[in-house]
Amino acid sequence: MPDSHRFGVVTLVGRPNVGKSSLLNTLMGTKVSIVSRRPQTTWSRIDGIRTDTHVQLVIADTPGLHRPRRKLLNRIANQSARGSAAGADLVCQVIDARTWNSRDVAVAEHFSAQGFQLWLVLNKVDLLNDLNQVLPRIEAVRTHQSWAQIVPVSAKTGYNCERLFELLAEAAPIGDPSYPADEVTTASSRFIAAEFIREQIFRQMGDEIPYGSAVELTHFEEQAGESVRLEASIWCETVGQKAALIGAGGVRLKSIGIAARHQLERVLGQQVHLVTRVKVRKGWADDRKSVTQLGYGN
Ligand SMILES: Nc1nc2c(ncn2[C@@H]2O[C@H](COP(=O)(O)OP(=O)(O)O)[C@@H](O)[C@H]2O)c(=O)[nH]1
Ligand SMILES: [Mg+2]
Repeated sequence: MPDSHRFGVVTLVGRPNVGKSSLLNTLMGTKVSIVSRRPQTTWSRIDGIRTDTHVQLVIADTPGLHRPRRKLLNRIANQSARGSAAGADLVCQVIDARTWNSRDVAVAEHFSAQGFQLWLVLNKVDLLNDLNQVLPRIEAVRTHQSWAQIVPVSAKTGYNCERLFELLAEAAPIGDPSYPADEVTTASSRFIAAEFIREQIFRQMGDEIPYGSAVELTHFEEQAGESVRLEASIWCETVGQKAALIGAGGVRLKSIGIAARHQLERVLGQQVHLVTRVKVRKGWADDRKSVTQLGYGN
């Protein structure tokens, strides 16, 4: 390794829906974290690893703080969000460039009180009327904290994301890489597979279903000839939810399976055979054993 090689751990924090998971995927150049227009899609920390010639960065995506009144699962997500920066060299707080509200304040205060070097990333600048509005937006949030760095980006269009990566790379401590160069995430393929199915439930189902359902990967088998066979159970809380997830003639479940399979094939670089079934597991989100079995919490 050259003397000047850098290795750093960066944590993305911020309230739900500001685009943390999208930003991680854009910085990685590949999808590792799931995204939907609904808040509280991300339930646990997921790390992306990007290796360039002189730098390796581990970038952690975290759940935004979930609303506290909800279930054990939400409390676990909150623990994960609050404690997520442990071991980070720096913390990037992601906000929607158009707003700064009390929930952003709470995030900034939580992480600055822990003594982290805090960067501010103004995401979604594509939603400003034009880029001339970026500077006034930066001026408006500059004094809210002593930010070590303020960077405007769009995770959606990719605007300035490479610049953000360069700045993060320059700020990373000198150090050898910790992971093989071809590793893109610390998460297991099993976990990613379950998450990709869950993403489709978040995207394709009406309001009640996503938060009541979870995905358990029951079988994961690499087969000779470069394909993977997966079996997954989608858990839900009621018989009514089960019927909705399956859909008339099974169309909904089929559509969820097809979309998830396409995403997975891209990430795993292999053909995927996916079998899904739906099970009613009432109260799973409040049951520690179930939540742990799904891979959330410890
Ligand atoms: N227009 C626009 N939408 C974005 C951008 N980044 C994320 N989004 C959208 O914002 C929503 C929430 O994104 P997500 O990454 O799941 O946010 P998270 O909850 O902070 O992880 C999704 O619908 C994304 O497609 C962006 O830069 N521009
Ligand atoms: Mg997310």
